[in-house]
Amino acid sequence: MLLAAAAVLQPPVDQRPNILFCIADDWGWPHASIYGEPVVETPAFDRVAREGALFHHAYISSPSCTPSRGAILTGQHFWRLKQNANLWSSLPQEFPVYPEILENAGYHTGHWRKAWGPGKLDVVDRTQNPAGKTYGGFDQFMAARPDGAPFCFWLGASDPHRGYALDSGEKSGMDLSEIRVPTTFPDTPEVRGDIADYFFEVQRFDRDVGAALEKLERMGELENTIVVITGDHGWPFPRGKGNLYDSGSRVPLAVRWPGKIAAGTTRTDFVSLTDLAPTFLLAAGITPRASMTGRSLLDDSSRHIIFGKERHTPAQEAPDMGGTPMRAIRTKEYLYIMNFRPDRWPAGQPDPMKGNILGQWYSDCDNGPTKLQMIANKDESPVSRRLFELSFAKRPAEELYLLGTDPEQLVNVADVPQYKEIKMQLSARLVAELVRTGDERALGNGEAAYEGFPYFGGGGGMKPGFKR
Ligand SMILES: [Ca+2]
Repeated sequence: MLLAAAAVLQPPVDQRPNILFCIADDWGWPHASIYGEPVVETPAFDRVAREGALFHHAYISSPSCTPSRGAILTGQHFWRLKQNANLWSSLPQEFPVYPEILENAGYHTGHWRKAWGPGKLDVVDRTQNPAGKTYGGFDQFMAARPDGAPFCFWLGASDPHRGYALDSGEKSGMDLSEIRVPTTFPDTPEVRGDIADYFFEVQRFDRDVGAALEKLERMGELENTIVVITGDHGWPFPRGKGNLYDSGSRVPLAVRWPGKIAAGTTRTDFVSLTDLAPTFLLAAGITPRASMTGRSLLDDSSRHIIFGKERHTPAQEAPDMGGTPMRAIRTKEYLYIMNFRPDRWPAGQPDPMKGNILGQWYSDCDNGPTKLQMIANKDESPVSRRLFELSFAKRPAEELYLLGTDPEQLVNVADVPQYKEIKMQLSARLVAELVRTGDERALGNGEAAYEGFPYFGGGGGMKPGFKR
């Protein structure tokens, strides 16, 4: 009894780790120098990876801002989150988010710049962003921290989301001749310049992360802080963002966690960004909610990953204006994609006059020089036509790619008899996992469950993020 009383009178110093979560907007794998990407320089990301773990197979839940961020915050796949399965939606209160759970457990929580979103929270009676109270920066957040409290900070950014300042990459000194152009794009000066402008913003995000790391180091807090750096999905280029190919769904991930992750760790197993919420809760001594489909990041046993997409923009013809629902399973050897609506256009319908509220062609793909050039030149040659179709044409109900010989996922072998058996195995595995985790699309209720919700992104011919 005496010991218990003493413990109450003199609580131990709070040893729970701080959490610094840094998330870029539209930053895809492998666009960091430590992955071997030439031209772009990411010293902060590289440092965290060197002093902790570099992940080679990290995947989002959905390659679209709002559902990806909702999945990170709740630790659940987006198909469990009702309207939050869509871009420009809302996140109902029934879904607990890790920053609120940590705040209730005594953590000082907050965010800077882009957090959950885009969308509307007042329609679900949320008064604060699910990532925590809004601050003007990491300095302001730390100045408001109560003495002795561990913190949980969301360092957001709108980099490298479009639009870009034209030629900002080249003007900053990048050598365009060193840029690696994916084989899905024409290799032209405009495309190289577009990639350099994207890298320019990646580097700006990395500098913001570097400043936060230096501050923690100066304060003597870096060693008691879990630092995570990643992106919400792939880059805003054709066949990137909004797609289930690696170019849309695979993201950079580095984690620095002294005492738990050894410096120089290389992780080649599959992890989902839904794993972050349960990992953070466990680090704080809190049991993850049963609703969370993610698992601890310290578990390195996963040999596959699943992810998917509902509505990004309402880019189809009126009146349905729905999305292009898809689900995928990715292993080291295969990528298998199920397209539930092969009748719809995966990058948006081609004719802006057919009534979609954005009034643009192919509006499910962000506008920019690469997209514009690929569309303008689509009939110039068989090669330009092929590239155009890989990004903008309709897709069959099933896609299967052999990653050993086709890492860019260009040749669909779903109809090749030789691969029928493996395709059926992957399909069965995917559907079983989707059904187990309550995916209404896999259960046959997708339209009713996800498509009836409003799109809060407006119209008037402007797509969110299009500034050029
Ligand atoms: Ca994004």
